[in-house]
Amino acid sequence: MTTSSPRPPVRAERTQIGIVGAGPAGLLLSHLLALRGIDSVLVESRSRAYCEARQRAGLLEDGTVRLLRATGLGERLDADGLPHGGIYLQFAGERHHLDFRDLAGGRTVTIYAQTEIVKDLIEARTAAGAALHFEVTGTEVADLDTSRPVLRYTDASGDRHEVVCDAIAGCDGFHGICRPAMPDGLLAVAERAYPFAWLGILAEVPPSTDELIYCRHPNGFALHSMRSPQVGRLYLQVPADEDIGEWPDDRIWAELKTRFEIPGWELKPGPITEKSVTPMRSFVAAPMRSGRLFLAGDAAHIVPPTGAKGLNLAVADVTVLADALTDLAGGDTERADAYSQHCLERVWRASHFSWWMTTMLHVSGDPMDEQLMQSQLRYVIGSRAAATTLAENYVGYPPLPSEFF
Ligand code: RFL
Ligand code: PHB
Repeated sequence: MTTSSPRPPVRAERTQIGIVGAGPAGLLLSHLLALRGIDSVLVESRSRAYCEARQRAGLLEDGTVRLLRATGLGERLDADGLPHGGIYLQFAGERHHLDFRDLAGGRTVTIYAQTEIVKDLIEARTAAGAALHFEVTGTEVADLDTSRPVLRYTDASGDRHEVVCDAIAGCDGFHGICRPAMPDGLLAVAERAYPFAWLGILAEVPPSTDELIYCRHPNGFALHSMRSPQVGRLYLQVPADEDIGEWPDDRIWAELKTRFEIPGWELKPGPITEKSVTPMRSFVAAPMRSGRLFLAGDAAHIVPPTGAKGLNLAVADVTVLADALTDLAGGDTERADAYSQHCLERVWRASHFSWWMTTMLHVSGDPMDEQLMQSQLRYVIGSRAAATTLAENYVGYPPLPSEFF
């Protein structure tokens, strides 16, 4: 005989916006809404420490930086962020500089780690007394086709909550529960898996370069990025199903050296503090809204990291969503109705740019591809029109419109 334990009581609550996920999208949305006087409840399945330590993006578009600054999140970003006015493109053993300040009307990008943005946001929200609940389980969203959708979760001490909302934002990343909660048959999905992955490392060594180096080498793509003047972030193209166990530290540095080194330039190795393999995919699910459920960030779309667009797209989505939800709170549905279409235009621009950068810089082993991509790279460094195309997409296209700045 089995005895079932009594079901815990459900605490009934009310908020304006329920938010699932404490990544950059969910945290920034709750911050932007609070600035507009709109309250939210945010639930996150991981711990605060886990969210603050998850190594991911590092490169912020010009509009992302301006938004963070304009909404009170600029202090550490301005102190520790590294503004970059261009990138290096390396191929056929030669390194070329692209000057974004010149090509993209003075706009630049900034190196500032996603871990730091997440810390800044959690700190700001906590200081403002926000309802942020970490380590929740059993997250559910329901009644999405009504004007009172419901967010349910069990908190870290085991109490079950039911929060009645005006709308729910699904900011729960690619593997979350919100996208699958949309009605069967609604979503059109476009997807591409690439036959390679990135092996990424963090290393306690001053970067060997002042700006990022994107390198096409016969052995595969390599990227030299950074996190600070003391910490390097570097990536290597590896096969899609690569076992990290095959890559002891010495092998990683030897391969990075092989791909990057050109006469007169040396790569400085140092202790590797973290390494991981990330598969690459493009994915777009549309529409990004069903009834009162709005998807934002990786919950709706994934881009391969070569264009550095994932985090910036998440920021752009929630900038649009904060405006739409503010209007909705006042009874005006126009921008909520336009939300998906509005976001998808930028999403597809970024998806194309990320696909273009990825195919141009990664090596497939096919001799036709090799020549086509080298020709494309020569065109980018030789033609001002082509270089401008890369630069204006890289710094963020279209420039982020926001009522905050
Ligand atoms: P996130 O960051 O995945 O956050 C989603 C959150 O939802 C939580 N969650 C749930 N919470 C409650 N209940 C549930 N049932 C839940 N299910 C999930 C998760 O625990 C998580 O905390 O999505 P968000 O906020 O949309 O942010 C997206 C970005 O994280 C992502 O696009 C970028 O990191 C992509 N990316 C880059 N983007 C850039 O703009 N510039 C870059 O330089 C850049 N480099 C990168 C990258 C991503 C990488 N990886 C590892 C995929 C480099 C790499 C290697
Ligand atoms: C990073 O610093 O992690 C980074 C920078 C540029 C990219 C991808 C990742 O294109």
